Amino acid sequence: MMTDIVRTQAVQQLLDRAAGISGQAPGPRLNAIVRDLLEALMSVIERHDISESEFWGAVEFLGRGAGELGLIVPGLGIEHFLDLHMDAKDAAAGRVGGTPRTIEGPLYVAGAPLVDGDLTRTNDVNLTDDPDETEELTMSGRVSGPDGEPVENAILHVWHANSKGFYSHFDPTGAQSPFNNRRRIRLGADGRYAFHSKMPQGYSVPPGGAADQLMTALGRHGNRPAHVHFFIEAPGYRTLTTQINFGDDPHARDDFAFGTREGLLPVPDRSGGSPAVHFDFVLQRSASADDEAFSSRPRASA
Ligand code: MBD
Ligand code: FE
Repeated sequence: MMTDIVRTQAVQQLLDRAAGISGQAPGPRLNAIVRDLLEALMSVIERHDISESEFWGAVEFLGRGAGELGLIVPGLGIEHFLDLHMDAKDAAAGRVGGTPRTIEGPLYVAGAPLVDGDLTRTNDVNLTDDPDETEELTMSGRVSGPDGEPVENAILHVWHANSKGFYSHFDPTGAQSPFNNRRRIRLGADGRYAFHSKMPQGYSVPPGGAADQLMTALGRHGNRPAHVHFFIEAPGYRTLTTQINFGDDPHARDDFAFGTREGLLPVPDRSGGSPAVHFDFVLQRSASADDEAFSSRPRASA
């Protein structure tokens, strides 16, 4: 049964009033966004003839799953879409080149130990505090700018899962120390970095949780390939949010969170026995103070 009531004057007036459009709206941007969201939702209800039972089932699901929205958003490709949107705006403005951005995900924790990683003074940094019976991962490279110049005084934020696919501060087994596999590494004038840690395993959404239920209902899975997350910030450069996913992982091209991108899928070199990744980062120059800041996404801290 197809009706078309969203376009009627009665529903259009309802939308204006519900979004606070007709009054003296203090924030016209918010009013306009809420109106468009409501209209899109109403159109979906009409197009798919969604029943009262189905609708309230969805409301109940979202309420129950609120604690996993940080997983549901990337799982539905919305976090990746935010990257595509920023990429498109950058391309239109001629801001191209450098290491691709990719999603942050929900598992960063602010306040990780800030360690000296200037390789003219010190050795490679260790990320792993807890015992973990698996291979050592080493990773190294340099951070440079658009003309190949070394980026001076960068801070490389790095975080990854352990060999069970669990992140410290979010480990359901409670087994990890705070900031295990998390560091902020202060680099020197040459932009070189090097760290070692324990090889992570890919993340999977918590079994039986809202994200898992949604993926199952869609005929999908909730697995990510093994990966390592980064923020890189440096004076004069645009803060980069990115990650590398291991190119030889079975999920390298089947990531439930759509965080894998070409150029960010290195295959570890195992010729020395344990996996080693060489990866160079290229930052864009900042055009404003905003570029050097982090987004104001709410983040855990410890
Ligand atoms: C992760 O570890 C992650 O990186 C993303 C994007 C989503 C869920 C878990
Ligand atoms: Fe992750």
